[in-house]
Amino acid sequence: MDTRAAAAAVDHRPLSERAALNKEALKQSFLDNLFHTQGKFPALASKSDYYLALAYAVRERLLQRWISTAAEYMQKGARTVSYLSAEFLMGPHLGNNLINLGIYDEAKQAMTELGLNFDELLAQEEEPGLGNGGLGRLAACFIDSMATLEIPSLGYGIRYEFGIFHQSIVDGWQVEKTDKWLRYGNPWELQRPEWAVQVKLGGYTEHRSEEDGTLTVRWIPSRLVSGVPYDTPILGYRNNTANTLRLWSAQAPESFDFEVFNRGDYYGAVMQKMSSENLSKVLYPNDEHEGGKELRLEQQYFFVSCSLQDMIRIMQGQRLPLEHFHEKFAVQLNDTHPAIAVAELMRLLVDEHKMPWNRAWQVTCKTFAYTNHTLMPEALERWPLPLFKKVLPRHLEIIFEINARFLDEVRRRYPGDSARVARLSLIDESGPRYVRMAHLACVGSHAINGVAELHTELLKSDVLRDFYELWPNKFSNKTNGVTPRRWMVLANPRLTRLVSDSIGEDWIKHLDQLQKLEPLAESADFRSHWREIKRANKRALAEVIARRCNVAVDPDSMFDVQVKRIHEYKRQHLAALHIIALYLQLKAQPNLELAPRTFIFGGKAAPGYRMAKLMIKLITGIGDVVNRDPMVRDRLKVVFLPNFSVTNGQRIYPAADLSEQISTAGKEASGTGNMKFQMNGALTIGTMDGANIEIREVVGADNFFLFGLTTPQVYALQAQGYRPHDWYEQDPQLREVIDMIRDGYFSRGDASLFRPLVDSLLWHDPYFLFADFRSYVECQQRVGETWVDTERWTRMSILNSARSGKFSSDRSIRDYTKDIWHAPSVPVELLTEHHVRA
Ligand code: NBX
Repeated sequence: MDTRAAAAAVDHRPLSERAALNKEALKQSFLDNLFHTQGKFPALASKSDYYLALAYAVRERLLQRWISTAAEYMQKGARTVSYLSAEFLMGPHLGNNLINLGIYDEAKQAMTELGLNFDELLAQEEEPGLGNGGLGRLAACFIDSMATLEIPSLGYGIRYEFGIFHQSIVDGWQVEKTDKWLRYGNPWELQRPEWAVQVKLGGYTEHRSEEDGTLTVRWIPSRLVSGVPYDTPILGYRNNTANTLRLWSAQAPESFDFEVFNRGDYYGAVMQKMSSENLSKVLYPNDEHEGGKELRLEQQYFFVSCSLQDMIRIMQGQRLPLEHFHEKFAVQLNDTHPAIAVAELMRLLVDEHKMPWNRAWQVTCKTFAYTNHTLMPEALERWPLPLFKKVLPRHLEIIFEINARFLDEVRRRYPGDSARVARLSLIDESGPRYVRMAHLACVGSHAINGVAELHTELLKSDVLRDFYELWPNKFSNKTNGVTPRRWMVLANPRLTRLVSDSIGEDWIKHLDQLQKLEPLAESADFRSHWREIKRANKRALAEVIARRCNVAVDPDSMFDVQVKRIHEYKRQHLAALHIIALYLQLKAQPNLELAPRTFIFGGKAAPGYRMAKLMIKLITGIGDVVNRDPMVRDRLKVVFLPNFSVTNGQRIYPAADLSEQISTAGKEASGTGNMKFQMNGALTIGTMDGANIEIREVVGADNFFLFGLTTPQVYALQAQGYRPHDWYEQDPQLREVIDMIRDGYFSRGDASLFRPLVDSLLWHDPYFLFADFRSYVECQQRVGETWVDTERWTRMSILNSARSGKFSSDRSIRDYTKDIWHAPSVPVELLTEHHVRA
């Protein structure tokens, strides 16, 4: 680009004119921002400068919508959904915002005409990886759908300075690096220091009887932290709505009179201030439980307290009395991470705003609803009582009070049933005492939901059975969904074009419309287009694999993909056993007819989860052997694609032929990757677990590869005494596979490396791999036979996509709105700058 020409083009019209949604206006603001925001000219500008200039150009267009939305909500006094989540796994914003504004193609054209590579520019954005996996990504899909459905909403969470670690693979092992996502600045957020709030921590309480006979409690904290909100606009799809994601950052409080707390110890006081900023420093990388980490509890309380104080500020700004809190806000708890909100709202209402306990309790219960995301008993959050008391002394008293009143009710309902009282208590007293966060969430919420039909049934019959017996009407199912805007329109532009050319564009907002594709599955011409698109997506992924893994994979081979967090219950090692079985078959019969397959794995292991890290090493070890073996003649390839993320997911889902959803039945709450694969035309091989069951229900049994034990069968096998070693002895193929791992075939002769994994399987196998092995291998055989019938496979692929309408997060959000939130849509009228100033 020529600097002089660019400089001459700077424009001085008001923002409202400059923010028009067309190519020329976009070019103009891009150049303005390159000069005036980045302070660069083309000869000096880096790719990052160009990315930021475009991001700011887009932001100008967002702000107009954002202001209009805020004005509309304020004027209407709209009921608002507050989605409280410790994680929001947003993925890159630029492409998504362009899609939602409806100017993706215009932006691409504008950049191209300026001589820039648009895709390279998009790739500059460091994604905000503020989540571990499904739970955090669900929160991101949900706020997208709420904006698209024009539901007033606020996402509340933590602005972690370091998100989920960056994973690389070194010598086959996972290596973690910190994720410095804010390094080059974040153009999508606005700091709002004027709305900062103070959060207390630690210390003790004082109880006083006032002269008028009332009892007041004062909490004297040992520390204060200031919470500063950073707001990111969340656009709806081609409407005028821009809702807000408000993430809290911890800062040392300016006004903290530390003299009182640290007499004369200036250095100590400053150190304490600095340490308070640690609160929002880093996301805990564990996607199951985080055993008793004080800082984790502090993080949870920090963002919850900030968010509730913020809601109270909003109410006061609109002169609404706090008795109406539950009418203004519907607060959804994304798992138990924000469950302390129940006690915190009570504290704010009773201690700080002098509301009588009973009134406050009614308001609290009508405010909250709780979503559970796990069936793993060890993943249910509980905090050791001494630690809880140290961090939140006042909240412990409040929880005791809630518990006393609750257990009175239980005793009245079930006289003499002390075992039930102990099971329901908010305090686990079976050994060392713990606060049970799921119990707090259940007691303090008017609605409790699971995230897939099976999951909700298992909550009712098992995990939360006593609560279900007490309050059956609180329970309902809300099957998860994913946003088609990111996971189809943005991630799969080729498919989007074909679909829109065939059935129009309505499907993007009404995913059920994909049904209209069904008859096209019978058109040979359409099927051929469908295959070309998959083929192009696979070629693009093959290039990424070549670059990142240094392995050449054939885009005409079947792409068999398992991407998700690495976990024993998700059973990536079951897939590994199958690959070894295939490999052995090829070695035994070198001329075997076997359709070429590329096995693609991706996912992060919690840094402290040794078995999960060993599973990665096993997969990479198998790749090292198989990919190099000339006897395999390229019929099998195994790759582990490092650093699975939203960005990488966008390249992977559209390129998959087969989606691996192979968790032990009864363990995966829902899964959401399964839905992204289905939408993009992959067929599923899966167990009767989580949302797999509902996917199979909509696509039909003929279009789904089912294998494995059902949940009742797993329970029965467990009860009768499961002996995996017997299964090993009775299946020669399984024996051969396991022996090979044990003897060091995939660890360069080191027979000790995989010992912990092999022994765990042989003697415990808590996730029933051996019991499901035969069924899985036979099912994979059927997959292989189906694959070679190309036309049949394509038909099945089209039908999978055509029947994925149920799994739009728009449907999930409609369900929540109808049954739980009761928050009507509020369409937004766009204000011009002139209106805003007036
Ligand atoms: O939530 C996941 C479930 O495993 C999936 O089955 C489900 O589809 C998804 C959305 O409902 N759970 C999950 O991702 N959990 C976490 O990431 C997690 C993070 C931190 C933590 C506990 C769990 N302390």
